[in-house]
Amino acid sequence: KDINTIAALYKSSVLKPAAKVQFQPNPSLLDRISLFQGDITRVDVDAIVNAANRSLLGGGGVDGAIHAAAGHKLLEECRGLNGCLTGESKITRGYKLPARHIIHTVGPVYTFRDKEEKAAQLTSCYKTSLELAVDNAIRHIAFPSISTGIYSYPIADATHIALNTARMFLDSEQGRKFERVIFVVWSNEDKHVYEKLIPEYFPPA
Ligand code: AR6
Repeated sequence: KDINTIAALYKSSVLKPAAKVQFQPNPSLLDRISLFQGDITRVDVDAIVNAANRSLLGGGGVDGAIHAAAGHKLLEECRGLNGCLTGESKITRGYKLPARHIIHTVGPVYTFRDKEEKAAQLTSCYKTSLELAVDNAIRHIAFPSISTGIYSYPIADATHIALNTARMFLDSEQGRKFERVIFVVWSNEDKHVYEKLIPEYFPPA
């Protein structure tokens, strides 16, 4: 799926975030999402997600931290992947990380122009990461706040997309086997945004 396909899917509303859906309380889902503030490279889960760039050859931000912590063998494996399109995801081993796998996803660089396309691409990052996780028998996954650092996506908009996509996935047939989605935030400000929005998508009973 290239960017145009993702944009087309968005227009046909396959990927469109269901903005004003009122999600029903589902107590069992509350045990399957969590918020953690800290360094994602220290999180011991089946897979952590990397906010990568299209080269998949490392960079700054969380990408730099993951490559530094995983060691040079990660870069060797990434060299064989031939990059990744925006909105897509690819998997590697975790090497020196506590996490067994790393799912590298490429978020959009935010611009006010093409807002809808950016939203579709960010939705696709979460969706393809979760699908790839299921394909690899991964049962828990930790996400950083994709695109909201160097790529400048506004944190509240990005968090709506992250939570909406996770809720839809956990409600779906393939998501049923999934144990836990962990959202990892770095700053206090981002933590407050997640704390405010989580009850909209995962309402308490
Ligand atoms: N653990 C958890 N979250 C972190 C960590 C960490 N160790 N370090 C940073 N964050 P960013 P992007 C947060 O910029 O916007 C790279 O150069 C950070 O505070 O890492 O998708 C890539 O190679 C922010 O909330 O990713 C790309 O070129 C979030 O992670 C580009 O940056 C994402 O910020 C991708 O930019």
